Amino acid sequence: MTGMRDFHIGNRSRLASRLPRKSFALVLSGKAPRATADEFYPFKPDRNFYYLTGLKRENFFVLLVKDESEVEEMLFIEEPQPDIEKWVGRRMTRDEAVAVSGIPVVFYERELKTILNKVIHEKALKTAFFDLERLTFEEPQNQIHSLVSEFREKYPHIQIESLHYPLRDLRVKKQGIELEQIRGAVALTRLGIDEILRNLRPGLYEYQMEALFNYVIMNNGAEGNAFKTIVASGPNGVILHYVENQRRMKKNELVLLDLGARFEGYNADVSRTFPVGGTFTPRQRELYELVLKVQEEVLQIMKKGTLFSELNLKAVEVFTRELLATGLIEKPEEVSKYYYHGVGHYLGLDTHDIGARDIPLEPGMVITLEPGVYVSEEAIGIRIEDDILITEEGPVVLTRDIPKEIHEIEAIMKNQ
Ligand SMILES: [Mn+2]
Repeated sequence: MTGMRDFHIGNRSRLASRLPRKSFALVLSGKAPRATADEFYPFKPDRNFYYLTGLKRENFFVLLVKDESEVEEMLFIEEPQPDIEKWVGRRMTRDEAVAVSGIPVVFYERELKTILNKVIHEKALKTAFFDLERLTFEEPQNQIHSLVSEFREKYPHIQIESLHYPLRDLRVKKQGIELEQIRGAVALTRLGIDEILRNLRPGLYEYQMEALFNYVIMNNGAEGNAFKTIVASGPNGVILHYVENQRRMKKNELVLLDLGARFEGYNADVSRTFPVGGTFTPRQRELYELVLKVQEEVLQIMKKGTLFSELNLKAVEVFTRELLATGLIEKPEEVSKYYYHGVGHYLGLDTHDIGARDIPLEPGMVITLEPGVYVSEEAIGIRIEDDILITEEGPVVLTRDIPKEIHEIEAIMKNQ
């Protein structure tokens, strides 16, 4: 698709314009780690690599070299290996890699170090950019960390910088083609949730809801799940990332669903909380309306100029006010007993997409809005999550067609 190729070409040129003179940036597609014996974890391409190239193959590299202002782009791919290809399928050819990425210069991966050394010397490069993002201090070295350790030893005169910051600043603002894919992921997610609503009833197991969702999204062309589906009924609803989905659901309980489809690389992330038996009890209704109220009030400030961090502050403020009013808490500081996660995150190629959290909202950002209340002593967990696009005209709820109001949910479940 040329639209996609132009998108990736544009991403490289925007990234290159942020690099200083006499620098290079190297990005890896990654390698699947071994799970056990000769079995590997499924390969997931590094999202930055995909953003820059459109390629989803293992063990590829993209190199951008910036001299004064001119930029050279080089791609490194795996060599054809007929004996391996009988098992795992054909490797991508140079021509195919060029067609997808728009990068005209392609080498084999084994040539990377020689060529890198050559351009460093020929152009007297001063700065190297690698994606050095770490989730935690303790996280083990990954492929890029090891490569950078070796690089630092061999080229001590070259300054190393993290490519994570320029990339997150680019990726946080979605372009038109990305919004189309996110809307596609949302549409698939809606089909899956509709199917759950039509089938939900007491006596079924949580995993049956997961199976229905997965079947419907895959049957309609999803690439897969954005993340492992959460179907958390009754007491499980208070565990934020409950993924076992083994429990038999009972009447008068709520079931919390947190799920999403992935489409053309982009994710949806939606939570809905439904009454297993088709009607909310008065208590469930009270708490559900409370969460909806928090969602509505935070949505009001999801516009250009609001700081990302203000969204959380607003959610805590409204939860505190409302939980005090219902009598569930007596002092404001008790709010964290019932609401204990952030109210949203960026959404895109990654479900928890990269982007700075201390910046004002801008048109093009897609952010989840997911307040939740978790009352373990009553076995009630409620989370309602929508995907919001920030525009010049204000927030657009991309997931607005997925049933959320109590009367809608009860009406659909009554007719099943
Ligand atoms: Mn989420």
